[in-house]
Amino acid sequence: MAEIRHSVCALDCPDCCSLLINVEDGRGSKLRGDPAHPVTRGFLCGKVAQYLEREYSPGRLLYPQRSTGGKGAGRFERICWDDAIDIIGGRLESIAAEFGSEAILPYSYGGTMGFLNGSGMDRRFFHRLGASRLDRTICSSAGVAGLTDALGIRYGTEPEQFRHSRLILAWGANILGTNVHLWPFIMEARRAGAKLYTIDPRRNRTGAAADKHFFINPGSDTALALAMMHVILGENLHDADYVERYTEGIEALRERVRQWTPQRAAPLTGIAAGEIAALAREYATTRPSVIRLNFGVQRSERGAMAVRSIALLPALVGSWKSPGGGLQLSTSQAFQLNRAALDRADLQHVALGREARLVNMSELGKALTTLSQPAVKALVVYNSNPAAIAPDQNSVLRGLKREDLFTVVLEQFQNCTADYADVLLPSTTFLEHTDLYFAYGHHYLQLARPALAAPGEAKSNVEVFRLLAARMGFDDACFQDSEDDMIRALLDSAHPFVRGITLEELDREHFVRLRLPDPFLPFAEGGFGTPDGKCHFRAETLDYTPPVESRHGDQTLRAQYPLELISPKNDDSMNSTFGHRDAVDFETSVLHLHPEDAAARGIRSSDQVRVRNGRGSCILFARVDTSVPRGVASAPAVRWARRAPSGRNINAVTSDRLTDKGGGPTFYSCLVEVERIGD
Ligand SMILES: Nc1nc2c(c(=O)[nH]1)N[C@H]1C(S)=C(S)[C@@H](COP(=O)(O)OP(=O)(O)OC[C@H]3O[C@@H](n4cnc5c(=O)[nH]c(N)nc54)[C@H](O)[C@@H]3O)O[C@H]1N2
Ligand SMILES: Nc1nc2c(c(=O)[nH]1)N[C@H]1C(S)=C(S)[C@@H](COP(=O)(O)OP(=O)(O)OC[C@H]3O[C@@H](n4cnc5c(=O)[nH]c(N)nc54)[C@H](O)[C@@H]3O)O[C@H]1N2
Ligand code: SF4
Ligand SMILES: [Mo]
Repeated sequence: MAEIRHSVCALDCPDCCSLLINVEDGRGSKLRGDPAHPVTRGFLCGKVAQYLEREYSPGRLLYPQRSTGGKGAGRFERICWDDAIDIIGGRLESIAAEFGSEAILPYSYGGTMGFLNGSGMDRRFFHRLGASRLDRTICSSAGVAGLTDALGIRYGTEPEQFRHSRLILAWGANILGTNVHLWPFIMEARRAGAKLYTIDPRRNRTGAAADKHFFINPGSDTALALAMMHVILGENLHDADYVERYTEGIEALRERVRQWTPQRAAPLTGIAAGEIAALAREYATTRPSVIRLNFGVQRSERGAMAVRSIALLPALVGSWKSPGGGLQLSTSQAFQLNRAALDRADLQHVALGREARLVNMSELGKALTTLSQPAVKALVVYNSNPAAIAPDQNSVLRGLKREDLFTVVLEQFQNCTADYADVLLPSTTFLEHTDLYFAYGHHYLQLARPALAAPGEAKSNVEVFRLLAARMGFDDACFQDSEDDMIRALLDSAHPFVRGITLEELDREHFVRLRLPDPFLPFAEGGFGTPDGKCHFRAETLDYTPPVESRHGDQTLRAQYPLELISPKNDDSMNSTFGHRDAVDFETSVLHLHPEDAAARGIRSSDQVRVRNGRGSCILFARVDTSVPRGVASAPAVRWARRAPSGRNINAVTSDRLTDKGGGPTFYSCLVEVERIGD
């Protein structure tokens, strides 16, 4: 008889699903979505429905190993945990003594969204060590900056309310691909007559299922938002009462957008003036209308401005007032837990007497090859695969190849980064350890206990950093904390959204809705994160300039590299996490090209092509179709570089130029040329 256990999907996905797993004789036999969870609603995405393949894959790392030579060669020998911890501790000690502790750099991102294994014992360890701090910008920091500029506080419309919407704009949001649990709510709204429009440089799975798709030039969203404001204000379609009560600066905004006619925005965005005007009218007059903005728009050079300008639209039309209105980029800030007690940033002062230096993860290549005083001498990687996912891959790999760099990797699989490890440690999966989860696409806090035993000698990040702390002789009490102690510390928050939620309640219920009113309408009556609670348009700082790497940007560069490349998420994988799967490797080895761009280069579907620019090149298979307009190429991201020709994936061409605010990467502002290889 199968026993049914609860878990939580830890992948970097807004849905943060509640899972049920059948366990027979200690072995997981089936995974499904928990039907009781109001957003998971009993189903999983395709990639995680098959997660047990990954869990029991022969590729799982089972033992600690050390390199037997050759940076990047991926050759290792088995060692025991005591030796592994001793080697790492010894090297970190000697590097700190010789170069200062800031010569040590942690590198982690979204492998798990769990608090404890994602930002718990690891943070305490590196703070106490006095290591450099990592600025975790690789995904969303430009959007966070833009949304904060617009709203002051990053609350968003909850998914359950989308069923009440009459018009849904999926703006740089591939809902069916990356956020599939929002879809049933959208379908419910559509059955009641709502329309779904998509705004994206490519017609993705969601665009194909929408009532209307707008092809927009990459990085031009601010121009569209400003022109929509022009029409809304010019035709007095704004919600005058809401604007009067809860916003600030409408007159200056009116003045600012006067020049932003749809005619001006049309060539910049690639959307006809009449279409822009019609969209603006429909958006302003259909009530309620909601925007699902995702992080696609902010991976461009002025991504923060793009998010900010879009996020001002709901205040203009007053759509925050009713259920099914507003905007969702992320719901994460509602999880007002006691993060300071978890990550113990205060420990830096014990180590250094000050804050440690901050190193931007989106510039890893630069950090490893040019940083000085001190140079990075040790890199500890966990929950991330920078050799595959970081921009400007050639400089990242040059850095990882340095013989004088000591690299530790905590991983479940021998992926692209693991190949460069000096010491490679086997990690547990989310099915094997305890963790607490927030979500960025709903409002349920969730607890997962181990559902399966760890294979071989795999350990959780929490356990590894606890062992390392002991080896370094850190005797602060927090390094003795159990997982439950850490969760209790997080829950110790006086904020009304989380007050009174206990570990016992989480153990009993598995998922607990934040203590929010139902429906949660964060800005129905102001409540913006500003001193006066109003939404400030601050029109004088609203403006649009095209990205340098775009059709309207640097024309010298464009003459050499005429195609705008985007590398959005692959529908059936998760960044590089499923790169060991052949089907995923295949799906992420293609480049979508418009038939006219392909014909001009003598390229046909299935031809091998080289994508190149001044930073590097990679080899893909052409897929000639009309999912992209002329001038745009799209490569689903990201494949394991170690499986690709020349060991390079699409990040060999992406840039480490940073966004206007937030220090984020500009993956989707990237000019390239494409050529057919061979005959
Ligand atoms: N299946 C799957 N799901 C995932 C992931 C995955 O890899 N695969 N990754 C997870 C992660 S880490 C994240 S951050 C989220 C991201 O989720 P999303 O933000 O939905 O995903 P992206 O593919 O980054 O971007 C969304 C869309 O933006 C479009 N886009 C690109 N440039 C522009 C632009 O300039 N303007 C506009 N309007 N649109 C643009 C892309 O073509 C894409 O269709 O998804 C998570 N979920
Ligand atoms: N070209 C291009 N590049 C991109 C993007 C893009 O759209 N285009 N998207 C960017 C974005 S939005 C993001 S968020 C980043 C994502 O980049 P990453 O956060 O690096 O995501 P993954 O590639 O999925 O790698 C996560 C790794 O963590 C490991 N892992 C999972 N759980 C654990 C654990 O408990 N312990 C340990 N030690 N390891 C664990 C997994 O095995 C996996 O190898 O990529 C960025 N790179
Ligand atoms: S990846 Fe997202 S949709 Fe898939 S199971 Fe995990 S949380 Fe749910
Ligand atoms: Mo991300």
